[in-house]
Amino acid sequence: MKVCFQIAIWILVALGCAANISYAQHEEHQQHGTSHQGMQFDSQGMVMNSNHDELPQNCSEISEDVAFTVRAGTEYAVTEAGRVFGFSQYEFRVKPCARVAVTFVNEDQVRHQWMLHGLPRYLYAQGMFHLEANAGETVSGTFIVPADDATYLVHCDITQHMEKGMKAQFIVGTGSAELWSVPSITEDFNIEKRMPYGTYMFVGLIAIISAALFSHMLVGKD
Ligand SMILES: [Cu+2]
Repeated sequence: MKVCFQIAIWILVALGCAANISYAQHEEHQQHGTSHQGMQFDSQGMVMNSNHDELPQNCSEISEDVAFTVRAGTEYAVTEAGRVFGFSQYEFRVKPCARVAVTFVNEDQVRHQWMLHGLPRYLYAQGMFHLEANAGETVSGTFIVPADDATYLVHCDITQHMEKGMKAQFIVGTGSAELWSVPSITEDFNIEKRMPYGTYMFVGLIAIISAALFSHMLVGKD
């Protein structure tokens, strides 16, 4: 009986450790809500929060004008398990306070999006700049990035399209982080890069020793 109780405590501790290791990356992936502010619809698709003139609060002027043409479709999927869709470009780099013009060309027979998250909400509703192109259509829009060094998530938010390959990172200045699982750019789940080597082994050892002491205290004595 005593042994059973000890085993149960050990299993609980192990489960607790496993739960701590799981990571949530999408702090920048905000709820999309229902606001229609700054949206333009037409037969090509949709442009949300295009901004050509209004400077972010920490910019005194536009540092550079950059133009990207991004193509989307199955044609651009990287050759690895699970990838079906793709973008022609998975990483974008601009200077702080750059004005960015994006032309989004959808070569597929289904709708796709080029959705960037994490912009200041006083300027971009829900912190997003969002292009959506219907099958075979092209849409374009412009936005101005703040002065901060930052890495923004870009993806297609249609169900399963990001998981199937439509994920990119948009880096302003030196960036603030590296996103995981950006096709052809970053590792699938690179949490070990965020901590010094051996961190998990150390934490695991401490947990095992604590569990042993705890269970001994509880049921180890006659
Ligand atoms: Cu898509």
